[in-house]
Amino acid sequence: MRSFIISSALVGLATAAASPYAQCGGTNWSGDVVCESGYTCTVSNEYYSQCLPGTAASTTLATSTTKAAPSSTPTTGAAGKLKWLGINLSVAEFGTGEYPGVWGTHFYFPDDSAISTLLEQGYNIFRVAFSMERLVADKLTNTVAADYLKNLTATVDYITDNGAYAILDPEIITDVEGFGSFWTTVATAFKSNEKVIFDTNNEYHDMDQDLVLNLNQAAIDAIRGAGATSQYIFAEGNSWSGAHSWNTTNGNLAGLTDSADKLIYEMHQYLDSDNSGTSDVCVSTTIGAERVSGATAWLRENGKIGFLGEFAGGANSQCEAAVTGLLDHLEENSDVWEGALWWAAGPWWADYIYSFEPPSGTGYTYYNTLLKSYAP
Ligand SMILES: *[C@@H]1O[C@H](CO)[C@@H](O)[C@H](O)[C@H]1NC(C)=O
Ligand SMILES: *[C@@H]1O[C@H](CO)[C@@H](O)[C@H](O)[C@H]1NC(C)=O
Ligand SMILES: *[C@@H]1O[C@H](CO)[C@@H](O)[C@H](O)[C@H]1NC(C)=O
Ligand SMILES: CC(=O)N[C@H]1CO[C@H](CO)[C@@H](O)[C@@H]1O
Repeated sequence: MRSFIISSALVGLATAAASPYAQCGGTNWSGDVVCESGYTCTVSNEYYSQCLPGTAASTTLATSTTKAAPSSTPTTGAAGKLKWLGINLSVAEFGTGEYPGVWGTHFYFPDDSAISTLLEQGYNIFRVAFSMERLVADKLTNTVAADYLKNLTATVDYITDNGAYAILDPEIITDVEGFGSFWTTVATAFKSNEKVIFDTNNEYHDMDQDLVLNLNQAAIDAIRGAGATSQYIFAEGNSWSGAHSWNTTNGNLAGLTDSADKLIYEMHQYLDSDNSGTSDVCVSTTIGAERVSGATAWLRENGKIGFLGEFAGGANSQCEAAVTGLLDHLEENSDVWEGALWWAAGPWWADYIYSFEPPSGTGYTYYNTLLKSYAP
């Protein structure tokens, strides 16, 4: 699929768009998959997609909604498009330490028009970081702060009303009982939106490994107990959920159980020397695939599904090759990897090395063409 997109781009960008009302997708379709401006490729059924008026990004989503995580254990890789490709949206959790903080000064919310641009590019999943200290002030067992929830819900609804998935991602929490209570509150607020995904906890680190297991299990049980049974749950691991160290750190998390059987393991991976995502220099052109290959094997051996919740690279050719290798690896192993999210977009990232905020973010201008070729 990717080579098709690249070769059609070489033939001539101007002609690579399907006409109004023409077919633009479906099983075995090998023609244009992008519609002329003003038209959106809309799925009618598995066999037929058509260019219909409008710019809503419903392009690729209809076939995604009903597919549950496979529970079988394939022994070899399966190549195919990822189910999800998208962007982290980060700004509602800004202003660490300023709680609740002032809207517009310490924190803000993702910009609908930027999300709209990203939807039009074909991205179908967004991770919306938020601050638990703002959602439930002072104590995890408190009720929700209505204003913050309202603004967060508006962002989530904007994403899901346009057919994409929204991942809710709080910052790190360590109290198992309070954590369950907190997730009961959040899941209750969003349980009727099946395109919301609950990401239990951003980047556990330096914690007891049993505590990481217990926190994740408490979150899963609380979410299902609140009646949110149709949604996916993403569980992260210790050591900043790093894919490169998952096989030596997070083995016990294979023991997590989910009554709804919609649990996905979320890992993060950067390509700089210390895996931190703080440099625009990538270690080599092949580091992307190398750093996640152990995690791929772990997922397959354990019959689990993975999702790369954060990745990025600098705007240079070495990183571009490494990012390409990473995404190719995920597609080659799409039986165990269901998607990936670039880190990060948001209106306050300014000239940040990885900023995916359209129209001028460094990452967006350098990587959008490459990244969207991996969108479903
Ligand atoms: C798609 O192509 C495969 C392989 O040629 C074929 O077996 C299958 O029937 C085709 N499906 C449709 C819906 O045309
Ligand atoms: C929510 O957003 C509105 C603007 O739409 C803003 O005035 C208000 O301060 C925000 N409140 C919080 C808690 O985010
Ligand atoms: C663990 O994963 C890393 C990174 O992908 C890999 O280099 C290493 O060989 C793996 N180790 C084992 C024991 O599988
Ligand atoms: C590289 C990077 O910026 N990682 C960030 C990932 O997400 C959380 C916020 O949700 C930050 O704390 C990390 O620094």
